Amino acid sequence: MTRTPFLMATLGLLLAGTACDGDSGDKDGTTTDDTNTSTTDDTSDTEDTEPPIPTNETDCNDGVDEDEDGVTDCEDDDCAAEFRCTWPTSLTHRTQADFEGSRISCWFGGYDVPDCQTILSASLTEFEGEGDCDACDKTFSGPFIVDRDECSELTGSEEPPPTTAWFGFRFVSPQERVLYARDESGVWSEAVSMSQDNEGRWTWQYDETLRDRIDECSSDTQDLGVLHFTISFNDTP
Ligand SMILES: [Ca+2]
Ligand SMILES: [Ca+2]
Repeated sequence: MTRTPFLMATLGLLLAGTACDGDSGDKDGTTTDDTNTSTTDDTSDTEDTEPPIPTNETDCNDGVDEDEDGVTDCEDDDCAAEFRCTWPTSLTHRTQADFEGSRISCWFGGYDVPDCQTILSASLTEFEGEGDCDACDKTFSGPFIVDRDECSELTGSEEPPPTTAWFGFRFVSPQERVLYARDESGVWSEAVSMSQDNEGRWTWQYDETLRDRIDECSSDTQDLGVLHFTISFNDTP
């Protein structure tokens, strides 16, 4: 009869490198012969001196530990203010569908379509590899957990709820993320722009009116009711 659409989405990773800027020192061979001021060691012949080691991470997206403090890029506290370093590495997700049934009119009178609720949740971790979202900064996936599924029973849907959640995000700014959805055949599309609510959740809501033909009532399709979807994400600390 009717189908309960479930958004499947992901997140990939690819924002172009936003580098902390830094000067990496210059190497110049000087002709002056003067003292070696190194306090740590003294080498015998250092005509070509190595550039000095920077005092902090100078590029937060190059896989190099510039300041050699043992932590690289976003792992280094020097990069804490870098936008890309605030992107989550894992998320929790919840899809809630609240169906409000309508009154169906039939030749014999009519009846109320019952309300129902379906809730899916998922713990999502970052995914990189075949099938991730090319247009996204990050792709996330994880198994869907069906917390409640009244609606597929009500609607007689022959489609089981999806077993794997896929979501993609493009991180536009600290205040905006674009959600990408993946369909059953693995094709990604931009879904919606999300913003954060007062509780820190990234949320998107939309309504969808379900229509179908009730054989015993009429040959025309009828309004069965409205599905209110709430799709939300929380960054995992
Ligand atoms: Ca680096
Ligand atoms: Ca470092």
